[in-house]
Amino acid sequence: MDLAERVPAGDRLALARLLTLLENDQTEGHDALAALYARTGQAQIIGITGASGTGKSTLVNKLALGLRQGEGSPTVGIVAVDPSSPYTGGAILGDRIRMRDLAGDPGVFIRSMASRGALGGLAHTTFSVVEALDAAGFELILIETVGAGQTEVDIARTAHTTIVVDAPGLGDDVQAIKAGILEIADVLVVNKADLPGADQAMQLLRASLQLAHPTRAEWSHHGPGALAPAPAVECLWIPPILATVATQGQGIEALIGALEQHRAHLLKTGELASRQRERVRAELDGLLRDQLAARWRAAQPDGRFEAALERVLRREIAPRRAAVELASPEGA
Ligand SMILES: Nc1nc2c(ncn2[C@@H]2O[C@H](COP(=O)(O)OP(=O)(O)O)[C@@H](O)[C@H]2O)c(=O)[nH]1
Ligand SMILES: [Mg+2]
Repeated sequence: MDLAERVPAGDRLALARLLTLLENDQTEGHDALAALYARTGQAQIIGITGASGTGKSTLVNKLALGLRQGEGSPTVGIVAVDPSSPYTGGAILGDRIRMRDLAGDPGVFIRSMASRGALGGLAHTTFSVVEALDAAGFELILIETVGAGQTEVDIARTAHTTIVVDAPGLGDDVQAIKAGILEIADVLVVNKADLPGADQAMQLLRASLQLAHPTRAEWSHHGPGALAPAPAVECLWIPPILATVATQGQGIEALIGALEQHRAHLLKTGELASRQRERVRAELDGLLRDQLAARWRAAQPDGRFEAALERVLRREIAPRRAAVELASPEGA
């Protein structure tokens, strides 16, 4: 039996093998995923991002444990992406704790990804890994990324719901990073609420949120019935700010509640479909670009690109014009 049959049948070894093939950008993996593609699109995808050390791994672990409790609980796939330090400090510690708590639950599958393995580009490889887990039947997929760069923001953007995690006691440099990722937050969490400074962190987030979403903040403030013609208030989502102590499992139930509410909001407003559409559009667009570039490169006579490069370096031609010339058929 091949991978495309074994993976949906619940064969975990086959799934692990498929993920490795995808991480290594192997044709066999892409072929298997292509055969499985019709099975995807079922999972609820949740991104968890934030600075290193805020407690994301611990939170994801507790979230998975919480989600797995009770009747009819969803199966959970976890993808941990930590390009900065896959083998050091918090990442590996968090992963170890996770392994211990969740080990033995057949309804949970954990995959840690190292960026060095992601030959096809980290964001793209992560999409593929998530699609494979989706095809394997995991109903809820948690993606942990370190919110440090564009790649992580791109990954978070593909989730249906994005949780941005903050914690007290982080430096000013971290503060600057946060401004960018605040815009993608559907749910904000101040973890380590047991530490001093948690209240200030909550206040700071509330203030930043007001800057990032003036309209939303305004509405949360004045509510419906204000002077301006009311936008459909039920269509607005105001990211809640929740406090958690992940190490003790505090605030996890409220977080799960917020995720359910956001899910309901996405369904009600049709935003779920539009987010999915945007995700597929971005994926298709990126793949098309790769295909066209590869085809173009294969069709070039040796040295054409280098010759153009030399001319640009000699200032004989501007880069944009050189690119236009290179993209047009030779001699045109
Ligand atoms: N005091 C406190 N420590 C926490 C909490 N959550 C996580 N930690 C600790 O913070 C460190 C980093 O956690 P980790 O989950 O690896 O963070 P990540 O880098 O964001 O994934 C670990 O030592 C955790 O035990 C919390 O709620 N309170
Ligand atoms: Mg981590």
